[in-house]
Amino acid sequence: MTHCILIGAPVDEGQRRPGCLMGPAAYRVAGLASTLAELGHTVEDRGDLRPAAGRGQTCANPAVHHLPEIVAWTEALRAAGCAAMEEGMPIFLGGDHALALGTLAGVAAHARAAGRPQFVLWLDAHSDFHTIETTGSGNLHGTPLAYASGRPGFEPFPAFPAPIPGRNICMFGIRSVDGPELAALRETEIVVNDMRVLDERGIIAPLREFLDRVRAESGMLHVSLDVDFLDPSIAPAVGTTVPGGATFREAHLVCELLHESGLMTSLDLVELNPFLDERGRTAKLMVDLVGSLMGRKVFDRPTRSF
Ligand code: Z70
Ligand code: MN
Ligand code: MN
Ligand code: MN
Repeated sequence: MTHCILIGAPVDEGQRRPGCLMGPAAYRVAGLASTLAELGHTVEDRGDLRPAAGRGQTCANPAVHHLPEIVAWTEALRAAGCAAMEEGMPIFLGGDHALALGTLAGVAAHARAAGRPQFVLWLDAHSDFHTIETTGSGNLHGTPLAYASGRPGFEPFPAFPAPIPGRNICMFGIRSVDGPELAALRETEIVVNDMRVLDERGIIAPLREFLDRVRAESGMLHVSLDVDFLDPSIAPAVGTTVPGGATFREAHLVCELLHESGLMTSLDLVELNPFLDERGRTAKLMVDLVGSLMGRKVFDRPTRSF
């Protein structure tokens, strides 16, 4: 039984397609709290976070937009995330992926205080490894993993607490990487399980390799689930659809294996844009996946040592 702490983060400024701000409401309407409660967990919904007003920060890249607003979100989410880690498992309801600048900072600050290493599983079509200087779109939802890795070029943001080593970060489902991201990724030890890897090896072996290391090092594990990890045919409610995503069965398998590992300590649900959904199907699918992540199964089997 887990104490689940729902934290709404209606961030909409990290990209240019309005609608992600409706994400937290859509998860609530789709029954997230009752899904968790039916699995035996306690649920505390802390409502939606409201950041302070932006303070006018600027940067040299003219493409970047809404920098002060995203810095304010980062500060608010870092504080809320770090505090929630003391009391249970935070589930951050996005909001676009820029919210992970703050959630990663919050969980990393908590892990540092707890004396445990932080690990990150990034379930996404994109690597989100731009700095403020390299992003061509100027959309800050493409930057959180660069910030969490301690890359230079985030001066307007608070310094990242205990930058996360590349070998502690695993990307899963990647199929869209920009040139500057690729060049920077090659200099890191980040494990990039792109779709080529998953087609060849399947889900289980690459996930086990990563989870075995989390367990061996008694790590904290933050899971960041971007709707575009999923194939657009099953998850249309996202601004940046990329063909060739995870299937319904692959996505549930990832979630079931994560549950069996018992290692996940915090979770982001990001990039849901309910304005683009079809009768709530993407919101419902995301809630179903959280059900698998938190222990729903068709049939009981002895827990494997996975
Ligand atoms: C691209 C950029 C991105 C998510 C799109 C896309 C980034 N690399 N991230 N959707 N979740 O604009 O920087
Ligand atoms: Mn993303
Ligand atoms: Mn994003
Ligand atoms: Mn993405």
